[in-house]
Amino acid sequence: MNKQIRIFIYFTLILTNLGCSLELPINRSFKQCTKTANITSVSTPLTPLDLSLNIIGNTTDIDTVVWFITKGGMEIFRSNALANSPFSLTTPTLTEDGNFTITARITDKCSDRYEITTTYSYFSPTVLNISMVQVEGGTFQMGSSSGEADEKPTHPVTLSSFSIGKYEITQAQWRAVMGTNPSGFPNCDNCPVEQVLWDEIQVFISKLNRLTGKKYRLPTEAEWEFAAIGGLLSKGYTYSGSNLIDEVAWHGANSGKKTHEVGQKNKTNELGIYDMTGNVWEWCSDWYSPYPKDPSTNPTGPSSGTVHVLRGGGWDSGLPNSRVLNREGSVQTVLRDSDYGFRLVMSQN
Ligand SMILES: [Ca+2]
Ligand SMILES: [Ca+2]
Repeated sequence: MNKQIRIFIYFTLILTNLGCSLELPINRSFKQCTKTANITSVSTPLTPLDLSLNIIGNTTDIDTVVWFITKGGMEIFRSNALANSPFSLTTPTLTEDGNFTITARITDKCSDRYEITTTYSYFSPTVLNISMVQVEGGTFQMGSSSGEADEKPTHPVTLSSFSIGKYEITQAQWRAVMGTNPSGFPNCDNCPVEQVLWDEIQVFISKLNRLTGKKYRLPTEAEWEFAAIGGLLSKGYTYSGSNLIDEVAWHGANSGKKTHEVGQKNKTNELGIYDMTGNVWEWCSDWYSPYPKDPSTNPTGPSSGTVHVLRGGGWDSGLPNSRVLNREGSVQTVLRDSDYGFRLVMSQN
């Protein structure tokens, strides 16, 4: 036993005998601060105003927060230091399109400083002014008598008038609605969005319709085929708008194995529509199934199935798959393919 301990015990015994107690300072507590990990959005950001709904998830130990918004590394907004929970980002005025980084610079009650960030895309509603082409309704022979088995038999279909997108839906349009870009060939605002699943397109459409007050939807397979062959103006071309595929389409032999900006071919089809052959395959609303032989009006396909219809061929397709009457079906829950995209239609009523 060393000298200090002996002295400590000696004085403790004296103090105890005098009715005093002595405690070592072992019960002092230290403040523990837990770092907050993420920024949460209460709703999906759709407009600049929704930035005000960005909050820090766990606000337990926060003392102050300063919010920053940057674009391309340049600071465009900074809040005052906020000292009250929930430390929401106050509404900044954003008037330009683009991809933004939102940063919360946090000081916690232990005086530690750290930052958490999230990203945000905003595109003004003008990007959602989707160019549409009117397709006058009528009766046509759907399918082919000489193509693959699933293109037979030809059968009469009567369609009401509708409008259809002049272009495939672009990455900028998808991002303006969804805040994300799933494309395999990204960083090209005017290229078609791809790697989109059929179910995700339904979410896109419902949000788009809420934003625009319109009633967009995917085309039925019959509407897609009627528009692609040129509607009542059809000249019966092998590809949408020409028998010479290079005039109208990005396909496996001329695409450079990638998507291209929509509407870049000099020639449209008979109705003025771009890229119905090639660039990206286009999802239709129907379940894929054999054609009926009986005449029908505004057919929507069977009520259930396992795969949805894709039409038109894409940037990687050979000539047989690029034919305007060719059909494919794909398991949308499995495949996330960089040559699957879509365009929209609207009923005319
Ligand atoms: Ca296409
Ligand atoms: Ca086929």
